[in-house]
Amino acid sequence: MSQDTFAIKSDPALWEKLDMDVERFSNIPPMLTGAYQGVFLEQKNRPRAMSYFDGMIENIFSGRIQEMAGAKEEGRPVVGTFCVYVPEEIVQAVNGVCVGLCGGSPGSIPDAEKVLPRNICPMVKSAFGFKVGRICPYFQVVDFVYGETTCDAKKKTWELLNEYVPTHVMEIPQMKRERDKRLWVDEVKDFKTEIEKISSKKVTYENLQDAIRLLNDKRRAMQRLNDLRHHTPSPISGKDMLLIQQIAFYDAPQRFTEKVHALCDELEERIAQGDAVAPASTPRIMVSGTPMALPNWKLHNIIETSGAVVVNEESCIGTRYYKDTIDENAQTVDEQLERLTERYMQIDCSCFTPNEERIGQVLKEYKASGAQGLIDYCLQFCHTYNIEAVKLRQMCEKEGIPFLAIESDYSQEDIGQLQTRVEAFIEQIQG
Ligand code: BJ8
Repeated sequence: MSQDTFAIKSDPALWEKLDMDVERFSNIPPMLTGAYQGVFLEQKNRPRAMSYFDGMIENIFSGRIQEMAGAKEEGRPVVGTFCVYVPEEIVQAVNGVCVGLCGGSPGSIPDAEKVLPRNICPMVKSAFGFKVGRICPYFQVVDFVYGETTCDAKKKTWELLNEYVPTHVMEIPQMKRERDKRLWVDEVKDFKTEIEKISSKKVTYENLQDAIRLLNDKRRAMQRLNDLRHHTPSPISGKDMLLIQQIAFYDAPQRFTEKVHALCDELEERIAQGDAVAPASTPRIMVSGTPMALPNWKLHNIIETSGAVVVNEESCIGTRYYKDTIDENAQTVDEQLERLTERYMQIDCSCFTPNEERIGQVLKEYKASGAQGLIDYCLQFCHTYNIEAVKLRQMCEKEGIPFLAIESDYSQEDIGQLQTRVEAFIEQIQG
């Protein structure tokens, strides 16, 4: 897609219907258009199949919202979530729509800070501010949201969010012992009951099996794509990969899967022809840590405009979302829920203690990606990821892996300082 023709579309009539602050929101599409052009469309030699994902961004505030509003009119539930622990297969089983609502923009933070304390995670503030300011069509289109008890910032914010939109909360255990797993199975069962009640539809063996297959297929497509991007030289940029992983949280699963496979087919051709986005000598960096919600492209943009390429994201907007699939061989609904729970318990969020498996997983992904250095990204005030970075550093020291820990928020203020640190890190890798 060319820089001149790309434009994020507006739909004020639809926004009005969704009770948005239309006047204020009207400034967002042109602003985001400019940012997107600068970050994505200036890249050289992007895969042709990226045009679909560019189109998803053009339609982010119009076409995709119309689809969700259409689903609602058909009586299908539209559910907002904030965490990859909320099992979307169950929403899908009743033909509902699941959308990730984590906030990645600084624009809504002043709205949040009218209510919330300032010194909490920017992702929580950004999401909350979108609802308070009525400046996110996704927040406006959902019937209800499902929060969870992962970190303190989130679980306390849900109590306040409930004053603006019906907010259900799922208890996530903090450990992974047998008794914690039993609690989690019960929570998943309660979630199913709640979704059935809200949608007036039953979760059956058949519709749950279809949903599990559909989302397993989506996760397998993402695994295929991530394996291909690990090739040296990289056939796709880290920024484009991050974008696709962000779009995974609001696109329709089947269509998304097809488009990811189409991109993979093209990447296979590029690899065969030696066609890459950067020479093989380009320093390769893996990023781990907290999720980067749309439109948080800050760190990837800094890394890739400093002459390196990002080759893996160990993150919930990254491999943590798709590295595991659900066993499809269950014979009853109860067994399906058990298998589903087992899959979800493999997510290694730092909210769990102990969480040794994450350290091993980061090392595994590091080796598979052909990275030459690890940057751990932590959103400000995220204590669990921040503290877990100590263990990552220890592991990197032991393995001889260059390591850099970064703590940041959504402001532009630290960009110069981050740029300097990232450039020094790249020099270190180059020796
Ligand atoms: S499974 S990473 S999506 S909780 S960055 S809001 S933890 S203070 S996002 Fe997450 Fe689920 Fe874990 Fe993944 Fe709190 Fe930390 Fe902010 Fe966070």
